[in-house]
Amino acid sequence: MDGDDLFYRNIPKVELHAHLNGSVSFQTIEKLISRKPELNIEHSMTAIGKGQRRTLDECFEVFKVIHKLVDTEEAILLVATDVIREFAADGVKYLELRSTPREEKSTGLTKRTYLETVIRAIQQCKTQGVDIDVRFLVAIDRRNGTEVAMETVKLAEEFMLSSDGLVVGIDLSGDPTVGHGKELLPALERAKNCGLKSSLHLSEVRSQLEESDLLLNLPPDRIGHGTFLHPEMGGSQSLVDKVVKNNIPLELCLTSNVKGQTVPSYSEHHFQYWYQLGHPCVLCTDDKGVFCTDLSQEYQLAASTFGLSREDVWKLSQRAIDCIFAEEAVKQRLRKRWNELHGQVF
Ligand code: 6MZ
Repeated sequence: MDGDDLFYRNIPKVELHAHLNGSVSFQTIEKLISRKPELNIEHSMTAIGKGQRRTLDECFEVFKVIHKLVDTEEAILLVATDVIREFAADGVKYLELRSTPREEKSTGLTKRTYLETVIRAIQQCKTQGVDIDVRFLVAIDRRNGTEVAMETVKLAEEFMLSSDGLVVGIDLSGDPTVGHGKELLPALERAKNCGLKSSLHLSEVRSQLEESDLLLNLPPDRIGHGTFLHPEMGGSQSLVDKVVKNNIPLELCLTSNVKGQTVPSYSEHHFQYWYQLGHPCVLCTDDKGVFCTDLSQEYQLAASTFGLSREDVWKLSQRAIDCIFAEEAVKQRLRKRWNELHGQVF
C-alpha cells in the first residue's frame, strides 16, 4: 500500500449507504459457495470486477444469486459479522447497514429471525470490541408493493423499540424501474410518524421525476443516489430547490453508478453538482462486494476525479457525521474521535 492509499485507509470514515447482501466480500462469498456446492455458483456471478460494467437490470440479477447463498440464520450471521469487520478494517468508524428482511420457507427463516440475526451480529461485533459503531435500517423492496411495505415498517417499528437503539430507520430500495412510490406512501408516512428515520432511493434512473417530486414532500431524511434530480441530468430546478430547502443529505456512490451504467463516467458523476452547491454529500459504497470497492477507494476516486485536497477529503468525511441517524450523543462522540485522529492522519 503506498502513502496515498494509507491516507485514505486511515482517515476515519462514516458509511451510510451499504446494502448488506451487496456488501459481501470475495472471501465471504467463497465460504458461502463451499457450503452450497450444489448451486454451482461461481464468483463471477456475484461481483462486477475492475473495468467491467453491467446494466442496472443485470445488477439486480446478481443480488438474486447472492440471496440463494444467504438463506439461513447461520449465513446471515456470517455475512453480517464479516461485512462489519471489513468496514472496520477499512477505517469506517460509524456504519449504517441496511437490508431487506426475507423469509425462506425451505430453511425456516422468517423476516423476524432475519432481523434478529442481523442485530445479533451487530451486538457480537460490539462485544468483541470491533472498533465501529453500527446501526441498522430496515429496507423496503419497492418491488413488493403496498402491503409488504406496511408490514416491513411495522416490523421496523417493533425493532426500533426493542433493539436498544440499533434500528434507527428504514430504507426504500430495489429495482427502480418497478413499482411507483405512491403505492408506498402510506408505509413511508407511518414510518415518519413513529419516529423512524428514512433514506429513500430517489431518481436513480431517469424516469422517476414525478415519483421523486411526490416523495420529497415527506420529506425523507436522506436521499440515496438522486442521480437524475438536477436539471443537467434531466431533472428540474424545483426538485433541487426542495432538496436544498429541506437540507436533505445525498448518499453518493461513484463506483456503483458507473459500473451500473446510470452515470457514464466518474467525471460526469453528480457529486460535482451537489458538492459545488455546498450541499451535504456523503460518499458511500452501496454494494462494496458486488462492485468490488471499499469506502477508502471511493474517497480516493472522488479526490482524484474532482481535484479535492486532503483537507477537503477530511472535511467531507467529518461532515458526514452531521448526516447520521443515531442520536446527538453519538454525533458528539464521533466528532471528538475525528478531532483526536486528525493529528495521526496528517
Ligand atoms: C436499488 C439496491 C441497489 O437488502 O438483500 N439494492 N436497490 N439500487 C441499487 N443500486 C445498485 N443495490 C442494492 O441487499 C440487496 C438488496 O439491496 C437493494 C436491492 O433490493 C437488493 O436486492 P439486501 O441486504
